[in-house]
Amino acid sequence: MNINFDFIKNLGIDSDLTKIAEKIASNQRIDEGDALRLFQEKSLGFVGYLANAIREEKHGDNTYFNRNFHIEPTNLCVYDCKFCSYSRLIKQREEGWEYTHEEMMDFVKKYDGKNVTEVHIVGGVLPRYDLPFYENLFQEIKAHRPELHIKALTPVEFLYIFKKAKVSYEEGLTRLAQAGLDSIPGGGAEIFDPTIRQQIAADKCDGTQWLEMHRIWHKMGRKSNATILYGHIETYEHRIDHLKQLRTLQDETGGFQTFIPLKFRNKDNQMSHLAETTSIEDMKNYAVSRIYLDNFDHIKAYWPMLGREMAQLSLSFGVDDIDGTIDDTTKIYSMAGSEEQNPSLSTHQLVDLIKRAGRKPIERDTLYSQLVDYSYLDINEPQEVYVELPVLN
Ligand code: V47
Ligand code: SF4
Repeated sequence: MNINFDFIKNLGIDSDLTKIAEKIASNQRIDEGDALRLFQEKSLGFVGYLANAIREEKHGDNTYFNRNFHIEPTNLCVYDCKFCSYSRLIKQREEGWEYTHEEMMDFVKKYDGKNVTEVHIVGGVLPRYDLPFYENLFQEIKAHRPELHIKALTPVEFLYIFKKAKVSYEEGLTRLAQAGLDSIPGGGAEIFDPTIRQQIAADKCDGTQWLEMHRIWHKMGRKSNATILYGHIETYEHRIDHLKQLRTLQDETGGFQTFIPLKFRNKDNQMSHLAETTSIEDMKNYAVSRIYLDNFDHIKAYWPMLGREMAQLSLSFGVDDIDGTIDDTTKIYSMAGSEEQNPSLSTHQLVDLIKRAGRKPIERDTLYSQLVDYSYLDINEPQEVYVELPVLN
């Protein structure tokens, strides 16, 4: 790893921080004590420098995005997560939606002829959306558009629908894979620590069940993502415990593709009294995640949640992926008070955003095959639609 120790010396940092930098320079893993020291460090520049060195070693300037759209079957939920604007208590005073199978297929068909590569399906949990419902939905999506990657559901839904169908985790996941489920998004992880989880998401799957579901999925040869919900009532120690459990599972299976830190947003939920984290804290959280999770290839900033400018900044703090050209079909973040009330960016706008941050825009598919390198395109020449370019490899 290319670390400039003269630069670090000039920052006037302590010897324990220099030791962490030495570990990184010699490709050694940092431990939980090191992660805590980095979280406590006031010099954002130092932590960011280390994270950026790792990001550039792994990916150079490459910054990945994909073309996807979201379907949120419902914004009603039997669970009562305190941070969620979908939870049943909040929804008693809100308009709810419950899409039918046909309505969801109409969403899919809306993208016929458009170059999207992924549909991301996740929302609230309700009895009508059970295992046969999702098997039928995935089968019909694949019958209509076989090449569209289905990234859907989380251990929260799995636990509920497998219990209802009286099937084991293995059987349920195998049935969904046979129906067309390609990969699992990172949601539902929140914070694994049982004490904190009990206070913010008491009644849904616990951390052990979340990890077990991903373990089984990985052992089936499949890929998934992981998230953390941070910036509420947890401490640095809880964040580090969460990262440790992910790093340990990743050592065992290698099935995680990307880690997505999700900043708690405080609008219209039962934790609205909590202040949100500062952008400094957000950047530090990306950086420490990048440094600690040495066995994760990618760190993603979810731009609809973070806002465009902060997503750009995160590219210098360890992030190499900014999700996709999402349509305005995701509501969970705008309802929770994210920067982006109507999160939608065209491919041109995403390329522009990445290039203006001095990085190289690469369109990928869900499994990170590189599809198109847009670095040569002139961002001062607006183009409505980008032509399809040859697949890189
Ligand atoms: O698990 C809910 C979070 C997650 C709030 O894998 C909130 O590519 C902040 O996991 N403030 C679901 N966060 C979304 C998710 C995701 C998103 C984008 C990409 C991928 C991927 C996965 O949303 C939930 C929860 O942690 N969430 N409410 C809130 N008020
Ligand atoms: Fe339901 Fe998920 Fe919201 Fe919890 S976070 S209330 S499980 S939609």
